[in-house]
Amino acid sequence: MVSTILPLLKQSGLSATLIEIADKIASGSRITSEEGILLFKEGSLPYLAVLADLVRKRINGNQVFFNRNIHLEPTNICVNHCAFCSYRRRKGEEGCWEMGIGELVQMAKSHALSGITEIHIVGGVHPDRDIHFYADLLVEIRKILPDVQIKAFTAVEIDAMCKFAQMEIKDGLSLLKEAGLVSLPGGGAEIFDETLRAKICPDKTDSAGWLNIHRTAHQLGIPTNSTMLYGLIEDYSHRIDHLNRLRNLQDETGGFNAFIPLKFKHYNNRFSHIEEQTTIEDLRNYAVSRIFLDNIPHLKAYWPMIGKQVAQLSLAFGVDDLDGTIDDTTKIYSMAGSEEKSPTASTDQLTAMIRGAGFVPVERDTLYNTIESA
Ligand code: V47
Ligand code: SF4
Repeated sequence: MVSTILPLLKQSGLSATLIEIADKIASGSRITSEEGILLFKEGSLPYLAVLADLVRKRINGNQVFFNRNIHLEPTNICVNHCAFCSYRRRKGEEGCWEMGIGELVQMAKSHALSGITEIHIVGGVHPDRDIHFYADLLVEIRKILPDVQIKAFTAVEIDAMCKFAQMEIKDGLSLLKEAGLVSLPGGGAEIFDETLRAKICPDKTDSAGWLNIHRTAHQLGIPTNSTMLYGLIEDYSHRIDHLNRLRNLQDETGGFNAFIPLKFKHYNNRFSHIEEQTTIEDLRNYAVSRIFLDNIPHLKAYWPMIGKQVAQLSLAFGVDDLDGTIDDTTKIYSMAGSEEKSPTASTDQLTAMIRGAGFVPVERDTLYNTIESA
């Protein structure tokens, strides 16, 4: 591969530094933060696509993963005030909701016949709900759907639910694991740079706290996902700093399954004046993430956020996971202005998207075990 690509790059008028970085990536070496920033600043779309594809093929071959899942969003009432959030409401405010355990279990049950293998649960930080409420929720769901895997609660929710119950993170996570939690979603990471974090989500779990909750989960045998909210007020060095902190933790624990870049959507929030990133920037971001995070196995394009067409295109930029069928069960991104107003994808649609981009669809469970090659 190195021998076929490098001569072509050399003829293409690329700078010597970009050729050197390409050489490094092609030979399987890790790039530095400075090189990552340079890729963001100077790497053209086709250059990044070729290199990201090289890394994705090394890790995942031609496979693209998807699953059959639904989301449960127990409440959008939240004690935090993230400036980018279009979803949060105060208690009693128009548009707020809070569902009880019975209602959530009924919702889960109503999707049982469609063969879901995963329930993803994320919501606001409700002031009156501690870890015992959420542990009971998991127990009740598992009573009726014992084979479905539950990926639930961002580190921010875990932090708050443990504090409300005056419980250590380690004990709280152990309790949730006992109740049926198999994995944590990646939300709440936003951007780790402390100065920016103070501007966009001042009262959220801080960066060290987020990383520590994921470290603790990994130590307890609970794998997790990771995310980065991009397209807000950060520059490329903040993005690389964020990726670097994830890469370092992954070197330490190996517990991250996937990285999911989350594109800032600007409808109806306090950052509405900021223009959204272009599709080209989205694709460049996927590619640099794939190249830089050489130790996180999966890169996910979350189609309810970017739309199915861009998600399909992202498969040429290092992405190997399209999330799942969703079945119109999430509001976070439709409330922030995603064009996917009622996000639903059949498995036929997902497999057609994957095949159409030249890859092999693989249905997976939450832990990336293969269910069947579709
Ligand atoms: O933490 C909120 C983000 C996250 C906006 O692990 C926004 O498989 C962009 O955790 N524009 C929650 N992003 C979502 C989440 C998630 C989603 C998909 C897959 C997985 C996974 C996890 O949503 C929040 C925040 O970063 N968010 N508002 C917005 N306006
Ligand atoms: Fe609350 Fe999450 Fe919205 Fe922040 S992003 S205000 S934590 S619901």
